[in-house]
Amino acid sequence: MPYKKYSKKKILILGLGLTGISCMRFFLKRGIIPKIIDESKKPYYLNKIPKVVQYKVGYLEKTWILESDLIIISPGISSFKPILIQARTLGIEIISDIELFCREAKSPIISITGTNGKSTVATMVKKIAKKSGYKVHLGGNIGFPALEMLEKKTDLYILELSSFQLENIFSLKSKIAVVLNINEDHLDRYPKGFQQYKKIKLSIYKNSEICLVNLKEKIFHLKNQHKKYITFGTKDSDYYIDNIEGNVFLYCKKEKILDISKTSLYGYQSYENALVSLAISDAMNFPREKTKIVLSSFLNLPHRFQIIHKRNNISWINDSKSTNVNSTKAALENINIQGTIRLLLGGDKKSADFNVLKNYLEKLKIKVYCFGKDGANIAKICQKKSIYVEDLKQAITLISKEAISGDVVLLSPGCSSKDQFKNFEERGDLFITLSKEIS
Ligand code: UMA
Ligand code: ADP
Repeated sequence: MPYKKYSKKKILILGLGLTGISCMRFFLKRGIIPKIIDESKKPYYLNKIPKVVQYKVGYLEKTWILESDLIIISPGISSFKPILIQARTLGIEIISDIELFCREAKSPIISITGTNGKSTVATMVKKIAKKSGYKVHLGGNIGFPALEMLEKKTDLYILELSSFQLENIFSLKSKIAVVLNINEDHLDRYPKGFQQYKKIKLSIYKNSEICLVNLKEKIFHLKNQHKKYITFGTKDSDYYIDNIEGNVFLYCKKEKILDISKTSLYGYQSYENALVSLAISDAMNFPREKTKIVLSSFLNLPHRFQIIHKRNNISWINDSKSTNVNSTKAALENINIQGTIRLLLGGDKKSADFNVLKNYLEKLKIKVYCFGKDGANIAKICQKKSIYVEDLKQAITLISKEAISGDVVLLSPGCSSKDQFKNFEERGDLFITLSKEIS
């Protein structure tokens, strides 16, 4: 029996990546046959489409779009394409895979967004929930499509949400929602700029039972008396970080909860992420002891400010997941050395303004190796200290001749990897391989 909710609708899936495939499976399992469009001539998962499903590749087929009742759009596709604006005007419903998920999910949802730290916080919370005895699943932007979680038995869902996904979510009702931080990113996708990106991020709080709010972001005008608010970030917040004579602690309401020196947490951004995870875990009533055990032994995820190795007194740090200026800033703020920072910066900057790094670079003892599509342009920001090279390999060859004892080599590119790599993992893996060869 076809699933009633969608059985009378003409359903179209846009994009045949991980999201598109999960949507196709969702409908087929419920006896509904969707159509699919992908703008690439040879999408990666083309061979996964069964014969019953019609598809068009290479362009957006106008007729299929305008005759459909419901469009599920993949996050990589802009919601602001003229044909999609036209479809919306005609009353055609356009939603994300996450919206489909929310309409079906029966267990509580913790939702996490922010410019940086989403995957780290989501993973920390998942580990704490597990340690506390919950069956928990994590999906969304982290690389595991949300719809695939519906197949699994669970007490709790954790959703990592990007702004692209949030653009088309309407019925999310989180138990707890958090915007970790908001800085410029993905401006190439937002015709109205940063304010539009910010508004989309903040939409995660709509219908959330508990809103976890970063007071540093000054977004409290959102306050709504029907909701419960928990705050973090500044000293006036419920949860904050303090440094007492060189020792860093996580606090909850003036009570010292975690002594960072007794943990494996590495980098200030990890302390911030641990703080948010603590706040979420308390709000979920996970036992404090379990939270502290997990946070104490948490190691940075691969490609997030990870020390790869140290040889000849030169440290190599892989922060390939840095895909915006703010994560590069966060990485630089962690490094306090006598030697020179050798920063690998570049890729596709997604229309970001790299001038915000100018002051930082001018103050530091640093040499910047700019590579990739926007490398030459980025090198102009602090010309005296920068050099343009074509790619990562050239950069590392040069660094192998220039780096001396006491230096740190940091890959924190601040850009998308898509101009030269499949993804940030491939970029980080190449950095690791080359750095080991050279050392
Ligand atoms: N495509 C078009 N037209 C376009 C753009 C893409 O037809 O204008 C097609 C491509 O040819 C491709 C398909 O769409 O075949 C890919 O769809 P997609 O880009 O939405 O990628 P998915 O494989 O579905 O992965 C998406 C997220 N990708 C993006 O948001 C770009 C993944 O996040 C996410 O893990 C996955 O869904 C599961 O939920 C990745 C990401 O880079 C990690 N996210 C951005 C970030 O973190 O900064 C937001
Ligand atoms: P996201 O899922 O939001 O991309 P990740 O946890 O994968 O976040 O980290 C992405 C990048 O941001 C890495 O370079 C990491 O070192 C940096 N980062 C992680 N947490 C924070 C934070 N709270 N503030 C600033 N940068 C962060």
